[in-house]
Amino acid sequence: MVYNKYASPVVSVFVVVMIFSHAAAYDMLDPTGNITIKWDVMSWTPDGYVAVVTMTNFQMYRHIMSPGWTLGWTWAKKEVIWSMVGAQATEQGDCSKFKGNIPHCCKRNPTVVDLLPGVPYNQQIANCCKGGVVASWGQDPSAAVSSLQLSVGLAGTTNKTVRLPKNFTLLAPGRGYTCSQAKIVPPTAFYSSDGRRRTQAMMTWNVTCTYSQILASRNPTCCVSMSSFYNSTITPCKNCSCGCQNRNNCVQSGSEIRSVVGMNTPSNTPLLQCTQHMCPVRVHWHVKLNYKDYWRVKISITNFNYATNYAQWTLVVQHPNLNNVTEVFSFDYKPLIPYKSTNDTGMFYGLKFFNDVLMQAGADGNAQSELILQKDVNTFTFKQGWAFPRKVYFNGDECMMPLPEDYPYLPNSVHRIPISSSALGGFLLLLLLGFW
Ligand SMILES: *[C@@H]1O[C@H](CO)[C@@H](O)[C@H](O)[C@H]1NC(C)=O
Ligand SMILES: *[C@@H]1O[C@H](CO)[C@@H](O)[C@H](O)[C@H]1NC(C)=O
Ligand SMILES: *[C@@H]1O[C@H](CO)[C@@H](O)[C@H](O)[C@H]1NC(C)=O
Ligand SMILES: *[C@@H]1O[C@H](CO)[C@@H](O)[C@H](O)[C@H]1NC(C)=O
Ligand SMILES: *[C@@H]1O[C@H](CO)[C@@H](O)[C@H](O)[C@H]1NC(C)=O
Ligand SMILES: *[C@@H]1O[C@H](CO)[C@@H](O)[C@H](O)[C@H]1NC(C)=O
Ligand SMILES: *[C@@H]1O[C@H](CO)[C@@H](O)[C@H](O)[C@H]1NC(C)=O
Ligand SMILES: CC(=O)N[C@H]1CO[C@H](CO)[C@@H](O)[C@@H]1O
Repeated sequence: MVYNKYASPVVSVFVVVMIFSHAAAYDMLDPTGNITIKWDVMSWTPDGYVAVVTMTNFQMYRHIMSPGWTLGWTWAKKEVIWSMVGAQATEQGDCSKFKGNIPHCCKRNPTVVDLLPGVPYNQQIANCCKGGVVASWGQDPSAAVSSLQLSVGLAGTTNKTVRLPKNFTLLAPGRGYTCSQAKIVPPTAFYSSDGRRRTQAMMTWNVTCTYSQILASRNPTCCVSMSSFYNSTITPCKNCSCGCQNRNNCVQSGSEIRSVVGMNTPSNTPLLQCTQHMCPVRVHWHVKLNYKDYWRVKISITNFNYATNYAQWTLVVQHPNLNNVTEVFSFDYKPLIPYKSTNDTGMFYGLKFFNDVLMQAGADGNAQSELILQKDVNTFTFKQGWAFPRKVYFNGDECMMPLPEDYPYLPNSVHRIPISSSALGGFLLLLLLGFW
């Protein structure tokens, strides 16, 4: 017995090491999540081709927020971009050898960004011009697509002579993606709006980009705090959950900053309210009520960033009782089922035109929901921190949790030390089961 008690944590530590070593390419809660970039060569031209490039965000809960994506690649030979619709190259490069008709971009490694909404119609194509903002697949598949069209010159003019671009890069605010090599796939079929006429791309190649935690910022960007009806302790976010390097530039709450910063300008540099945790976002989980067959949780998300409105935000929660969500108020909810055997993870997101934008820090900088869960008599308990989430992600980034021994705990329950170590052990066991 004594031996078992110690053997399990050793195995668990090993598992955790395994998980972190896989972290770069693998998201346990969204194992197939990726962004696919598809090039459809629509027609050949005298010196190249016209292609429609479509970026589809298949990630369940990770969107691309303002100021949007940046796509780059390296041409295989001396290709140029004659023109582009629905996007633009950030630099033209050296086009000095062209006279008269000057290409849009002559760089060997072009960098392309989306156009803003409201550009003239002749510069638009379907799914373009959203300022590079792309929704997550789980939230809105119809808005999870971004397209552009480009006319390429000095390129091959048949499917035998064309060369695929190399070294694709995809950047999104605050994060990096790692992209595969382009791979020739069966040409895309297109259907007319009445579905009767079928046309086909001349040639299609795909590139798959996966979220890379290593490229993304090293510090967490959100933290979790907790409270319960059965204990008056409020467990705050851990100090410096998101790193404290911004502490000298933070803004005291209530100070008059409206005159200092341009409001509503999305920015990569957060302007944070001074807090102990120094996170731009805090998620609070309150165990609110206990009914006979049900229990009730209140979730509050608070924005401490004066520089950003989080549009199309997502919140992912892992908790064993999410398989029996009965009702969710004020948020949309969708279960995520990465593994057939478990149904303990779900995503929450705002209701359109109501709270789908988490406003900048201040009086309106929060969004709240309550949920009712049905108890499973075999597993339900308020002991050992069971009522609190195992993992929380905001906008696809994992939030820093309090230490298990700091969770509000049920008065007069078992002794303190076993509580925390078994809660931690159970958490690790959960990881173990989830991973294999
Ligand atoms: C990308 O995501 C789609 C949709 O989830 C999936 O079908 C496809 O297999 C994924 N591709 C890769 C290379 O993971
Ligand atoms: C190239 O085009 C020809 C004729 O359209 C077609 O038969 C062939 O399968 C294509 N090859 C590739 C690799 O797409
Ligand atoms: C692509 O990237 C690899 C590794 O960074 C580099 O070795 C290679 O030269 C690059 N290819 C082109 C065409 O830039
Ligand atoms: C290429 O990407 C598209 C999404 O744009 C996807 O539907 C298709 O299945 C992909 N093809 C392959 C072979 O992965
Ligand atoms: C967190 O910071 C507060 C205020 O500076 C301090 O009172 C508290 O002891 C700190 N907690 C920890 C665990 O360091
Ligand atoms: C997962 O749980 C949700 C409720 O949260 C339920 O609607 C759904 O049917 C469950 N799916 C499976 C496969 O058990
Ligand atoms: C409430 O939880 C805190 C933190 O875990 C604990 O220190 C405290 O003893 C609990 N209160 C009661 C009345 O048990
Ligand atoms: C009490 C209750 O409704 N339990 C159900 C929770 O959900 C699982 C499936 O996800 C059911 O098998 C349980 O009966």
